Amino acid sequence: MQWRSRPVVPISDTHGFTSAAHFAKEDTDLRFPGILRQAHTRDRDGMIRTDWTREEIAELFDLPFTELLFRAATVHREHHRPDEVQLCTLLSIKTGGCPEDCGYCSQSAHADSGVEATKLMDVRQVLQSAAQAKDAGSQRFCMGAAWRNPKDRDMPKIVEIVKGVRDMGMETCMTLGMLTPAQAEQLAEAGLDYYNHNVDTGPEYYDRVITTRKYEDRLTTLENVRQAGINVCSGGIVGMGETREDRVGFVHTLATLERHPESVPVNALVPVKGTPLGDMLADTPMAKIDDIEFVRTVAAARIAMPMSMVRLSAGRESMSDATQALCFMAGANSIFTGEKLLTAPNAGDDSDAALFARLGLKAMEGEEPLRAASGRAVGGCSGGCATKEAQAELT
Ligand code: SAM
Ligand code: DTB
Ligand code: SF4
Repeated sequence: MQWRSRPVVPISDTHGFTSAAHFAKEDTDLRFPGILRQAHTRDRDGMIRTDWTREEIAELFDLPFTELLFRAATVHREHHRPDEVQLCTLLSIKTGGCPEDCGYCSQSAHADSGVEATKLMDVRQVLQSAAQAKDAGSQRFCMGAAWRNPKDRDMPKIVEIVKGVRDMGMETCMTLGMLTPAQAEQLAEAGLDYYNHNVDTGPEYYDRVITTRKYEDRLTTLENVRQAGINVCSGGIVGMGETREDRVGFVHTLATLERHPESVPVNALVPVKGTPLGDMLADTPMAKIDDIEFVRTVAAARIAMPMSMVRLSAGRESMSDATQALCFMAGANSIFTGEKLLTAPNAGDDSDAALFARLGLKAMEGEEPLRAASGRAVGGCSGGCATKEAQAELT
């Protein structure tokens, strides 16, 4: 076949990187009819779309892998520096003994994982850990508690922790379970930057994983967090025995929220012995998620939520460098660093430093696109939220 030989002149995008989005569109359409159409990530007014249909998300998943990766990488560099990855550190501030029955979780009281229940940590201890994370180059400090929901009597200590970590100049993220509107308000007043609350999977698969709460309960808390003006972090887990259709549903739920979450963690199930899902995986190794399918999920999330930070979260420890590289190529731009997640081992600082050197990646220092638009920088305005106008200004 004869290639058309018109020269394609790349234009630099705002970050100074060559963006394939600027290549002559008709060239690519003519060469690969039906395949190389641009990903339609904006609506008629040029705003980031939140009206994705499930069919459209399914079509993304169904694309030839290299095509999906190309589109995701193109969308990625329109909004983010492709050579920068955000570093976050996790700390479990209250471990184990959780009344919920999440089938993946080592901290559920229903599991037989050997994780011991602890009380909420002292404020001073938490601040010491945050200081260490900051010294290690971490930008954000994420704190998790094995609660169904925080009790009102816990809130003063939580507020003190948020204020303390924020005063150290780090971004704060908490994940404490379900929140009432009043609790979300308290956290917002304390200056909490992010609240993590995962939808975990698609709506149809949810009750196969968790029976002690409903999908709608998760969405209600996300709404309470949004209303309070806190940035939303919400994602899920891939590799729990769900189908492709469930993964489509998972991405669809997040991509059709009235505003996309500012952060979208994509976890690969860490199989823990003594949990229903960990044991299932031990019995049926075939159920383990295929690496390429994991990367497809990352890519679909990146395309459907172009401005969000997509975090390659749990499960990196057992992923090859090549799979992680594909995830970064597909638009993942945030990771958890350090030796430990909440209870499970993590890749560790040394291996991450080696990975970054190998891939030519560097730690992100600037602001995230959606967050910059919201004006909720550390020490900045605490009442703003990303308006359509602010989003438009950025893009
Ligand atoms: N209890 C709170 C809640 O569930 O919202 C916060 C802590 S919970 C451990 C935070 C998230 O970690 C879960 O929503 C889940 O997505 C993820 N997670 C927990 N165990 C995991 C595992 N074994 N593998 C991958 N992700 C896991
Ligand atoms: C998220 O999506 N992943 C993190 C964070 N949010 C809180 C938690 C991963 C937990 C992995 C299993 C463990 O450490 O017990
Ligand atoms: Fe509890 Fe959260 Fe674990 Fe579920 S994921 S059992 S709510 S700690």
